[in-house]
Amino acid sequence: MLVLLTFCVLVSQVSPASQVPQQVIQNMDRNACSLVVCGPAEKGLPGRDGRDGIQGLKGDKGEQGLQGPRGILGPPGNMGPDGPAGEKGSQGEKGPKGDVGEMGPRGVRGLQGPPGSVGPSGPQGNSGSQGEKGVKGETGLQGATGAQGPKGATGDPGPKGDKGPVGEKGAKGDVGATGLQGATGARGPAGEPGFPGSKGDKGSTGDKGEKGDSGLSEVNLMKKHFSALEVELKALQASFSKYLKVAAFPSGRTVGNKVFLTSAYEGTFADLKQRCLQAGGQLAAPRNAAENAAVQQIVVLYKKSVFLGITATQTERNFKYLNGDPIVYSNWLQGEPNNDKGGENCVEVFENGKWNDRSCGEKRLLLCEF
Ligand code: NPJ
Ligand code: CA
Repeated sequence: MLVLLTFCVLVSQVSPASQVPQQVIQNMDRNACSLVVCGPAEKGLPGRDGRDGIQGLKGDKGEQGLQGPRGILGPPGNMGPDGPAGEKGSQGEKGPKGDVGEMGPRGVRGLQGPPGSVGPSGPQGNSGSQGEKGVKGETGLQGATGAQGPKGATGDPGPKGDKGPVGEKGAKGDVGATGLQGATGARGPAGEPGFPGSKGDKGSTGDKGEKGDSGLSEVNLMKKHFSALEVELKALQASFSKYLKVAAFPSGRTVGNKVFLTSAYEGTFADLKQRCLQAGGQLAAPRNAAENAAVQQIVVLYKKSVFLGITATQTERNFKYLNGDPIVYSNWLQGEPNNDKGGENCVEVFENGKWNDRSCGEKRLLLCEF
């Protein structure tokens, strides 16, 4: 295509486009070879044969013919010199990570580090085995005189008694002939047993016995058991006081070991008293300022007065606990108890914590203590 373009430029320089028929230019575009055949036929025709006449005048010089066909491709020229070096390319993307190399040789052993800190002390060891038996003790002091012993058993038969005394002289016999002396008679039977003899003297003191165990190991064992029990007791106390708080939440209050608890029920004194007993408690009866403050908190929380487990009678105006004991603490509102209009035998607690004697037939908030 570059070759064809060069050719067209050449043609337009040699003969302006206006002198070349449009058809020819079109043919040139299609096939350059057709120009060679058609080109010289248009002008400059040859003269007639000389033999018929004189030679005519030389014709006018014909116009320049069209360019001949393109020659064959010549041999390639010599290689040109090297061009200048191109610009440096941009940096390529980072390549993938290489494989792990082989492990290097083991390093030289380091110096020994400083000794570590002392560890925590170990648990207490087991109880040791019983020690060896002690040495024999010294002889003890002489014991006190013992009580008189019981009567002894009947003794064995005693030895044969001595020969009895010679009998009384008999009546004078006839004078006999003097006989020979007789043989000694057989031994007589044993005599009756004699009475028991008196108690013998106390024997001498015996050797001192061997020394007994000190009993110390048992004491130590008991001590151990006691301290273990103390630990257990402390944990139990902590968990119990926590339980008391839980039991009183949110409708109650704990003061020491006492728990005040309401069920948000309202009733007359007799009704409330019965319900507390049924629950295993009794009507609230604060015995000091701290307990009264706890009762007051419940009254404020529920915005309702409570009846206490404290009463009087119309004839006896000394207020008492329900077990009959006289009260040890009170917090009467000024001017109370006044037995207003008569028949005020019960005690109510207002939101300000103050007490007022009131008719037991009124309905008040239930507050029991456990
Ligand atoms: C009056 C009498 C009492 C009597 C009662 C019987 O009480 O003072 O002696 O037992 O009537 O109906 C106010 C008045 C009292 C009144 C009570 C009745 O007292 O001042 O005169 O109400 O409920 C709080 C609320 C009321 C209150 C005192 C304190 N508080 O919320 O703290
Ligand atoms: Ca009153």
